[in-house]
Amino acid sequence: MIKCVSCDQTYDDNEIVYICEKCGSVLEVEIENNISKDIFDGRKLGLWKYKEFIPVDYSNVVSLDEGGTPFCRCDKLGKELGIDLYVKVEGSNPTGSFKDRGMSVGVTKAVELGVDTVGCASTGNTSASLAAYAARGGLRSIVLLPAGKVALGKLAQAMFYGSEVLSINGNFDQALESATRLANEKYIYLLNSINPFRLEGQKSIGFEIVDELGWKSPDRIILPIGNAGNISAIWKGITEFYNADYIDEKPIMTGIQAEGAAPIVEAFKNKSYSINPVENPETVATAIRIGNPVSHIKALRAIYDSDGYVDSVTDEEILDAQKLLARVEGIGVEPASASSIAGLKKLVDKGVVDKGERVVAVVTGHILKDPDVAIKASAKPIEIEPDFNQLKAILEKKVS
Ligand code: AN7
Repeated sequence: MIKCVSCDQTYDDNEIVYICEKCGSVLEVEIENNISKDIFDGRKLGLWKYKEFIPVDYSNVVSLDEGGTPFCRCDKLGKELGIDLYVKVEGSNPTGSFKDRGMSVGVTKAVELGVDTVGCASTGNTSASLAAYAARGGLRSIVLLPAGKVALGKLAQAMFYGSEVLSINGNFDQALESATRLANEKYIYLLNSINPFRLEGQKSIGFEIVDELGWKSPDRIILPIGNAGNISAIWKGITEFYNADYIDEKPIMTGIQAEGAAPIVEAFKNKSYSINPVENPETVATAIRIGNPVSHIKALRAIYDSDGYVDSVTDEEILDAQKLLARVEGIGVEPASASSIAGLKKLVDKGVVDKGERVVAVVTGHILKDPDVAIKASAKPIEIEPDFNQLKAILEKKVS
């Protein structure tokens, strides 16, 4: 059953509906389950390990074996911050971001509904993922991208997997408005995170985290917020496992926005559920260059219900954290993902994160998504002739 988060209006799972027809709020899929968690024993880690909690027909699944991503304990960085740190590396998904979890469920649902064309607006990763899963599911796909603001790796993916790519002279929020109109007029089945089935896939990040910790909740989960779908999804997953008695506690949900695109931070300061959209969002982290996050109500609910926190970080803090994670722990992420780590540092300094906390930082996309930023932030390669003496001279200079 699909349910409105604000007025409790319900819809059948097979109705194509994105916002509540009664009150205009966002929707979510309600899951009821009282199976024992023993059913998961011996199954491989990944989204479909938890198929009893995923409300689509598994016999028609469109999957690229998403999820089951690395869960890296980071002792060096953890020690520096005075916490027990784990990093959930979502860049290791099939197209290099967490969106694959949502897209596997979303495209499976699209096939189930019998639609022939799927589409989305995207800052990049959603389009890359949609393109791949639409190909896998045999559907036509249309993606709307903000012109000049999509990182190169993501653009290459969307084009190469065979989506019809439309470059809009505007920002993401404007592209999403157009995509939503196309969906309302039935040109496309919309697979942005306003589609509640997307979040049903992404909630598996929460499932995996507590499963990997031996059916225990961490003290805190921290992650970037853009359109605000993922924090809502992870909280939904955690809450479902809590309600099923698989875990005894829930984590403090902590979201991080980029300073130039931080309407949820402002709402949080006002203890409000409503946001003032940012007209011209700007940040080096193009993935979260979003001024009017559609799932803000769900995200703020996750934050308030978990005694959580939201803060913003500057572009400089993001780029520093991206480098830190790569150079101290060997984990390469795109700028948006590094905002988790930048935010964590900031909140440790502020005393919001306590010493000794067990924290899971979700890093959402792979470093190769945005090669331009990585190259710009690095020293240039040293050019030399294929001459061994020259080579030795350079190494001796470096080493001494
Ligand atoms: C790497 O691809 O919105 O808060 O269109 O690509 O769930 O939106 C991407 C978002 C974080 C924010 N990290 O997640 C898109 C898009 C990365 C991302 C986010 C995105 P949400």
